[in-house]
Amino acid sequence: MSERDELATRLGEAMDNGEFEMFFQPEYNAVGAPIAVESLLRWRHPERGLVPPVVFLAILEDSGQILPLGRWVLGEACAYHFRLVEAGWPGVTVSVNMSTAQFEDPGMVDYLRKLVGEFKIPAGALELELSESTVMAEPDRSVRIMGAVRELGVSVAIAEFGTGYSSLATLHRVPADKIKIDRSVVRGVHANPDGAAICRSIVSMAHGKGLQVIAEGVEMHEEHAWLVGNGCDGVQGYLFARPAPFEAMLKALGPLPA
Ligand code: G
Ligand code: MN
Repeated sequence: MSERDELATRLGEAMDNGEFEMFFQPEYNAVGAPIAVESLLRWRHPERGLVPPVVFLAILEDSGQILPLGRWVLGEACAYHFRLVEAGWPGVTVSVNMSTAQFEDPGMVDYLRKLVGEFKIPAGALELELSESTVMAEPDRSVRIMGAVRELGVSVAIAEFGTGYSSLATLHRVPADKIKIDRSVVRGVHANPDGAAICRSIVSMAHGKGLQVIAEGVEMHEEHAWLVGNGCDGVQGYLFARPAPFEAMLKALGPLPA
């Protein structure tokens, strides 16, 4: 068997064995208060240890296993919303990364509706994170699905923004709540006129539409200062917190608000 076939077989068992778990990375507003935690899938392989999604996501997508796993992830996000409320952070949104296959799954919105009802998820407590390329793959369909998702009170963020070639005209009619600027644009933005111009135009376009702007992958104080100074509403990145298990992530949220 090839390495890939072997992984595909193991991934099937991994779900049944409960080897998947969620890590979390916070997003903070311009004054440093946490506003959201992005949930990130990790596979804890008994021998290999933690396996990052880049290694297994493509395999799961090819085999269709991404759909059941994606549903499990959505359920986990709902459960973790309650753990955040218990921990004293009811206003912190839990965001979930959604792959293209999952987003296009005709049963996805119904499944989400069921979860939102069962878990009584308040409006704005849950957020789907779609990549720019997922949204732009079939814009008409995306507009429809995103509208249905938002009707459930679930927010929508467009992530990895600024890398693909989105038509600005299409973006204009896509219903979303938040834009996350890709870390390739954010890297060195304070010292890079091209990146700075891209960031400024994303901020101006997003704010014109009433969307929040979050910068992903912030690693340097200089980047942070530039981003906040140029209108970004929030930041995320290793400078503030790395992805971590729930309990460790709670510490990175800081003291509870008074
Ligand atoms: O594509 P998406 O943004 O969902 O990817 C999230 C991944 O990005 C996480 O698994 C995390 O390891 C990585 N990441 C998060 N913050 C940073 C950062 O500041 N720098 C870099 N290089 N990677 C980051
Ligand atoms: Mn993401």
